[in-house]
Amino acid sequence: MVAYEVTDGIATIAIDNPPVNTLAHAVREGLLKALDHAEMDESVRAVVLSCRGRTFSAGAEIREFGKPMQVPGLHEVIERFENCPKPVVAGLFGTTLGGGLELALGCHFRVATANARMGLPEVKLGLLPGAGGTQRLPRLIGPEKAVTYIVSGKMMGAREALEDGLIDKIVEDPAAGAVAFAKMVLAEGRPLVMVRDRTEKIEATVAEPFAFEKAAADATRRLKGMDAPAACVDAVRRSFTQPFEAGLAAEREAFMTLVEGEQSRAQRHVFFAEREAQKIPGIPRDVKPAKIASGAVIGAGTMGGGIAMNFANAGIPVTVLETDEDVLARGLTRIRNTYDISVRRGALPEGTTDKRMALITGTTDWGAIGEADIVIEAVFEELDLKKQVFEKIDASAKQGALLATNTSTLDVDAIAAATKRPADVVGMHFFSPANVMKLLEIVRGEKSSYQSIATAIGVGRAMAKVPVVVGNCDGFVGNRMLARRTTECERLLLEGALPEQVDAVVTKFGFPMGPFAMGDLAGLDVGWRIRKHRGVKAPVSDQLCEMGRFGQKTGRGYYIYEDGSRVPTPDPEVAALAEKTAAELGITRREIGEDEILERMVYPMINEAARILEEGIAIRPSDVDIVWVYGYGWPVWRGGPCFYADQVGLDVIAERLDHYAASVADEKLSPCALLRSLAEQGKGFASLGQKEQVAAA
Ligand code: 3H9
Repeated sequence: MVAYEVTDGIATIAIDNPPVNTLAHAVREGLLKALDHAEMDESVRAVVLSCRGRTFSAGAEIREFGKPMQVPGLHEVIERFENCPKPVVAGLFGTTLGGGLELALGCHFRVATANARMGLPEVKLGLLPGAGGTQRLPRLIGPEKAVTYIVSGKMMGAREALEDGLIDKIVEDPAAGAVAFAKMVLAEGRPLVMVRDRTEKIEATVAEPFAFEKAAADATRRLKGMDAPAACVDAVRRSFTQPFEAGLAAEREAFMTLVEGEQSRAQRHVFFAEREAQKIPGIPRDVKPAKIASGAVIGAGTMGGGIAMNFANAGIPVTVLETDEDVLARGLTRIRNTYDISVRRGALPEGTTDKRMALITGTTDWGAIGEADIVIEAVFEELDLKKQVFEKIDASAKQGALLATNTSTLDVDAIAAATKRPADVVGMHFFSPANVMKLLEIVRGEKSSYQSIATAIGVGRAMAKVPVVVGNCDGFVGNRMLARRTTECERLLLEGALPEQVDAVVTKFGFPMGPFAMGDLAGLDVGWRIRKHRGVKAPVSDQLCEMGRFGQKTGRGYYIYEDGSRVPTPDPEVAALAEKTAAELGITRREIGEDEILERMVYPMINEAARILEEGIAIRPSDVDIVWVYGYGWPVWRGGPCFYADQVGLDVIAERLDHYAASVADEKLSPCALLRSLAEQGKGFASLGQKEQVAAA
């Protein structure tokens, strides 16, 4: 896994561990062996560290975490490179991440290609950099910048890295560039630079620590509930308050604590689950995503506009079709305004709006979508309308184009049947706001071809979404589970809990918003309309809607929003309405404790997840986790509903569900057959294999 060769007095040590050159045990051994050779061979005057394949090392081998550490550890390897008496130059390219960057920081010099990116993303795995990154990076780029990068896990581009002193030079070819740099170092007799000895940026922070504390506070502000960000800050602070060795020891200890903790286990689960979700059992190897040179979106509403932005953000030209010129113009203006706001906030560089808008063309002419490789329908959520639209798409789109509906609840097969090419039709359920939310449910219809599924995944990835393939059923995976929670919300209101109590429990669990505040944000009329259509009642919520209380947009919903404020204020009128309605229905209200609220918010959803798995609507439990983490704000450090359920124990959950099914007399709350059988066997969701998906339940 490590190649070694000497040319012209320069030893090149190249890691060769595809696909991303992780620093697995065998690699660490190989690196030390190669370095031994380089040090002992008198003809070798300098060493170059490089990688083969598509990228410099992406860091530690995550699969080794949670297992006994095999020596040599990465620390030891880095220390040996740092103490090598001959100059060591690292040649970076692709994405140099985590332990990979820490290894490079142990070298005396670093060169990188212009499009190389580097970062310490350990925080995203619930960790902190554990091989010296929290001590060496601040010494090069300053503690303020280092804390921002380490807490966010974001990558830095080569140009910024050069300006900040993280790298020494930008080169064309990483290995050849590093060799040339090594020769230059030898020719000039440059002294070897040990990053650990660099002091100038540390001293500046010691003199003026305020900027560091501000950067740390800014970086951690929105990360409540997670242990890793605070540990990152604490470790980086030690870089300028303690000697190098003490900082290193503290970092190591913090890493060991986090890596064994529940949060990091959950986040590692999510890392692999996200990648697993892209693998569809049964898909023939030769089926590859079709190339998408241009797209079309039908409908310029909020959803259609967001989807069009996804195309433009991915650099794919897109045509947006509306039947009415005015609606089209309004839609395009909304897109432009959204870009402008991002530019004003500094989230996008100046000039982005015009560049992205140049990729978006509005039209009212169906003929204009004839060349698109993919057409995504995003019209009003009504089956007959969608069927009519698909007849038109069928008549206008070229043969071979992927045809997708953005429905969130409707039957994809019924929509596909409106065309003469149902194999080319899939659901692509984007989440609102479509240009922001990462989840993309790809709904597989009964007749959807493997090619259509593969292309839909490919488009989703190009848009930087996290695609999850799901079966066709009412609500698919996410909304179907959500419906269970919504039912409990209404019940809790009647039984004695108030919106603010329920929301407090749910946000304490780690969701960014509680269900009632969420409902107010989305608009209560949406659910009301669906309930009326289906003949379902929610006594309190229905009355609120009858009073015109649709949530934030009307200033009142489950809460009050004074003067256009977005902050929910509890409303005694809602409490009174719940009491009155409960009395009319003969429900005795009582104090409901936090534990019960949490169980009733989460366990019925877990039960629904089990049904979804039973029916083959989701391929595997971890896909359900990804849907909830990326689509509904499930806290990533709790790993998703199925991962969480396994931590609690399915036997415990089944017992509580039996209890609630009896107490509210709702059979639907009883554990489904799969959940009960796993619980009886003392097993968890993790014991389930993946399923060939059953397209229609
Ligand atoms: C660390 O370094 C700790 C140290 O501070 C201290 C140690 C003491 N390990 O994402 P892709 C797999 S923590 C194991 O599809 P891309 C991945 O599962 C680490 N496996 O490709 C997938 O496998 P499969 C800090 C890894 O081009 C395959 O490689 N580093 C690892 O879209 C391809 O991955 C990170 O957190 C790994 N480290 O993106 C970096 N990395 O084909 C995490 C990847 O079987 N990695 N795999 O599904 C990434 O962010 C992306 O993978 C990367 C490539 C940007 C590198």
